[in-house]
Amino acid sequence: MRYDTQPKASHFVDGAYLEDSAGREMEVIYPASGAVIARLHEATDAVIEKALVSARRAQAEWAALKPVERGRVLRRAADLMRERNRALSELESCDTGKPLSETLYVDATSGADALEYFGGLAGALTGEHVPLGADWGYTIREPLGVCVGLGAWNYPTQIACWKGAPALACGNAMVFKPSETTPLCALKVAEILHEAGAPAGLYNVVQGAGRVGAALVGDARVDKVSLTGSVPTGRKVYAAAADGMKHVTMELGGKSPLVIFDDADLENAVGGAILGNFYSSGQVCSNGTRVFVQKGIKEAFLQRLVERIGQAKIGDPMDEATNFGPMVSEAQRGIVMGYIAQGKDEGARLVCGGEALERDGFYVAPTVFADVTDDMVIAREEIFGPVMAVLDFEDEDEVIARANDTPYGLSAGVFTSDLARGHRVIGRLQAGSCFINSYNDAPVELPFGGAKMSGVGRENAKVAIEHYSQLKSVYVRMGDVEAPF
Ligand code: TXE
Repeated sequence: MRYDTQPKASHFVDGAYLEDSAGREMEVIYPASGAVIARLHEATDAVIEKALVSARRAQAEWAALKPVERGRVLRRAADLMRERNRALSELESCDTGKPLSETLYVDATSGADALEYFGGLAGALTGEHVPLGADWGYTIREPLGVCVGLGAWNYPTQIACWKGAPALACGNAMVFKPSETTPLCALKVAEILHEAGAPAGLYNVVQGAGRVGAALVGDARVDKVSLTGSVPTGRKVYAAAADGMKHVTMELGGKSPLVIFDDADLENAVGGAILGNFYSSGQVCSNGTRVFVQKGIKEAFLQRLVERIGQAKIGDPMDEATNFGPMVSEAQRGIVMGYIAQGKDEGARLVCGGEALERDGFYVAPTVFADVTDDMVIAREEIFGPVMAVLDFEDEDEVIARANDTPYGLSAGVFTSDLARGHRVIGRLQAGSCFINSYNDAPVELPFGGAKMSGVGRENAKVAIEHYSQLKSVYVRMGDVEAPF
C-alpha cells in the first residue's frame, strides 16, 4: 500500500498520541485487498482512565471560554479538514474500502460542514428571559459534561465529527471510540481539533471493541453517550446508560421504504434507488432497501435499473473512476452473502448480481431481487450491503400500510410527479429522515435520526444542541417571600 496508514500510536489522549502495547493487538485490514495496513492496540484500563481524567479537566477549562472562542476553534478545525481533504479522503478509503469518488466529496467534507455549522452556532447558544409578573425567571444553557461517542465503521470521519462538533460547541468534552473495524480516521479528527486550538484532553480517541465501549458507558464520570451502530448494540448501550441516568443519542439501523409511483420520472427514480442501495456498497443505515414499485412502471424500472447497474465501475477504490468498492470486511461480506442465499431460497427473483466477485478484497456484486414479498427475510432484516429488494404495489393506502409494517423507522422516500401526493405519503410514513424525489441527502442543516427502533434523538441541525446541553432555570423574586408561618 503506497499510503501511510500506520498512525503514530493507537490512541489520542490529553492532546497527544498515546500507546500502551499491553492492550490486545488490533489489525486494520484494507478491504480492497485483505492486506494488513496498520496494527494498533486496544485501550487498556490505564488508557481509558487517562482519557476520562483529561476530558473532565479539559471540559471545565473549555466551558469557561466565551462561546464565540469555542466556535472559532471549531471553524478553524473545519478549515484544516477542508485543506487536507485529499489526504483525509485517502485515509477514509483505506480504512473503509469506499471509493475515492465518494470519500473526496462526503466524508471529511461533511465532517467539516458539521464543525463549521456548530462552530457558527456556538456563540448564539443562550438561555431566555421569562417574565413572571412582578418576578421573572431565566434559563442558562449548560453543557452536560463528558460525552462518549461510539462509532460505526461505515462513515468513520463523519461520525467522529457529527458527534464531536455539537458536543464541543455546547461546552462538553468527548471521548470517542471508533469502530474496531475502522480505527484510523478519528485519530486525524482529534489531531486537527488539537491543532485548531482545542485544549489537551477535550477530544480524545481510544481504540477497542465492545469491551472498551462498555467500560466508557459504565463510568460514572460520563454524562452522555451517543452511539451509531446496530439495534442489538443500541439496546445494550441504552440499557447501560440508563443505569447511570445518562443522556443518550442512538443512531441505529433501518429497513427503509422507497416508494416509486407510476407517474415518477423514471431516470430520477432509478437514480434514487441506486443511491439508496449501492452507494458505499450499500453500507448506509438510511438506505431505502425495500423499493416498492407501482405495477405500471415496474418492468421499465427494472430494465433501466439493470442497464445502469451494468455501467458501475467496480474496482480499485483509489482509482477515481471507480464508483463501487468492496464490503468493509470479510465478516460483512459473509453476512451479505448469507442474505443473498436466503433470498434465493425464499423464491425471490434474482435480477442481477447475487455473487461475490472473483478478485482480492471483499467485493459483492450489486444485487437486485424482484418479486419480493413482505414476509421474506430479505424484506425484513437490515442486510447492510448492496442488495435491493423490489416489491410490487397497486395503490397508495396499501403501500403506506406495508411500508410502515416494520419495527424500524429511520428513513423513507417517495418518487412521484404529483407533489401533493409526495407530501401526503411522506406525512403518513413512520420515519425520521425522509426524501421527496431524492434519496440519502444528509446536509448538516437538517435533523438526522430515526423513529421506532431506529433510534433516539437527532443528530445535526439546531435540534442537536438540545441533545448536548441542558437548561438550568432560575426563579428571581423581586419582592418579599410570603410563607404560611
Ligand atoms: O456494529 P455494532 P458492527 C449494522 C450492520 C452491521 C451490524 C454490525 O447491520 O452488519 O450493525 O456492525 C461498539 N458497549 N450497522 O458490529 O456492533 C462497537 O465497538 C459499548 C448499522 O460494527 O453496533 C462499535 O464502535 N459499545 C450501523 C459500535 O458500538 C459497544 C452502522 C457499533 O457496533 C458495545 C454499522 C457495548 N456493549 C453497522 N458493543 C448504522 N446504523 O449505520 C459494541 N460496541
